[in-house]
Formats: sequence, structure tokens, C-alpha cells
Amino acid sequence: MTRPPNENLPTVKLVVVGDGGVGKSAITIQFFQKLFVTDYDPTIEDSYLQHVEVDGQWCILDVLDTAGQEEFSAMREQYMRKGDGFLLVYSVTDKNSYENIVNFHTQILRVKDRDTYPMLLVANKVDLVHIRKITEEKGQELAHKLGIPYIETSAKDPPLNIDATFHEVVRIIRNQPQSDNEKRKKKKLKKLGRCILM
Ligand SMILES: Nc1nc2c(ncn2[C@@H]2O[C@H](COP(=O)(O)OP(=O)(O)OP(=O)(O)O)[C@@H](O)[C@H]2O)c(=O)[nH]1
Ligand SMILES: [Mg+2]
Repeated sequence: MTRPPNENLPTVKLVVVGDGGVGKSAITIQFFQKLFVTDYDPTIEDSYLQHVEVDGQWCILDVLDTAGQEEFSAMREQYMRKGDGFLLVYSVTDKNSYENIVNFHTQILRVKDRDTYPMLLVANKVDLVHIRKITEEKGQELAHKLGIPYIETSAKDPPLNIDATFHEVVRIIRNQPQSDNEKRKKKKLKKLGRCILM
């Protein structure tokens, strides 16, 4: 692996959300530590930091693995404010977790006060073919409804699409169109600059 350049790299903050037990920690740990955690130990909040290279450009990836358990839901707004991009994770074996994605999506847009925001719909545990309840078609349908891309993953060894998932969210963040707010701010600054020059 080539080394990251010795310069100030941009930090990209990702937040992993979704119901309890869908595999948020398993996905995150598989990405950062290259191992599959078989035990279920509900998360309160964990964060991970690593230099990563995506499409030839280095960045510092700062990932927040959040609590899916309902008892910690009061913390949601606070961490949502911090994210540059979100992984919306459900388990293909758990219909409730699929149905709940729309609530996470709505809450993120409300907290960000935006109509769109960088997000990726992640259908996890696809290795559990025999107990799968949510088909790929249903996943794609939801992604389409929300206007976000879709990916299928397995955190279990051999992992499926784990690196691809994190890289894709970085790409979505980099490629997002300038928000109306930012455009407005820039316009205002330009005007202000003209006033000072005059
Ligand atoms: N077979 C299979 N099991 C998985 C996969 N991802 C996670 N698991 C298992 O599902 C259980 C829950 O995974 P976690 O990653 O702890 O779930 P979580 O979403 O972080 O749950 P909370 O921290 O409570 O929100 C664990 O026993 C994992 O080993 C997967 O892709 N395939
Ligand atoms: Mg967890």
C-alpha cells in the first residue's frame, strides 16, 4: 500500500445508522480491522479514524458507529448534525429494520435542513440466503423512493462490498452538488467583496 501524503488531508465524517443488530458494528469493524465479530454486543457509540485512499485521493475517514437500540435514540440528532455522509443500514433478514430506514432518512434531512444529503442504503447480511426476507428488488425500490444509491453487503468472512461501501459514501460526498445554502453564502460574499472594492 502506498503511504498517504504528508500534508493536511480533508477529514470526511461518516455516520453509520440503522436498527439494533443489523450489523453496523460488524461492517465498521470489518472495514477497519479486517475481521468479523460474531458476538452481538450492542453499541452505545464508537468512533474510528483511518487514512484512506479513494480514487487516488487520500482523506482521513472519521467513522461514527452508532447505537441502534431504541433506548439510545435520544443521541441521534446530535450525531446526525456531525455527519458529512451516512450509511443507512438494514438487515435483509429483518423486515422491521428495512421499514425503519425511512425514519432515519427523514430525521437526517430534517436535522440537516436539506432536501437531499449524501447517503447510501446498505442491505447487510446477504450471506444469510436461507432466512432472507427482503429481496434485492425491494431494496432497490426503497433506494429509488429515497433517491439514494443501494449496495448489498456481508460483514461475514469472506466479506462482500465492505470497502466498496465506505469508498462509495466518500465518492457521493465528493460529488454532491453545491447546496443552495452554500451557493447563497458564496453569492453574498461575492457581493460583499464588490462593495468593499468599490
Ligand atoms: N451472518 C451475518 N451475520 C452478521 C452480519 N453482520 C452482522 N452480523 C451479526 O449480527 C449480530 C449483530 O451485529 P452488530 O454489528 O453488533 O449489530 P449493530 O447494528 O451494531 O447493533 P447495535 O450496536 O445494537 O445497534 C452479530 O452477532 C453479528 O455477528 C453479516 O453480514 N452476516
Ligand atoms: Mg453496534
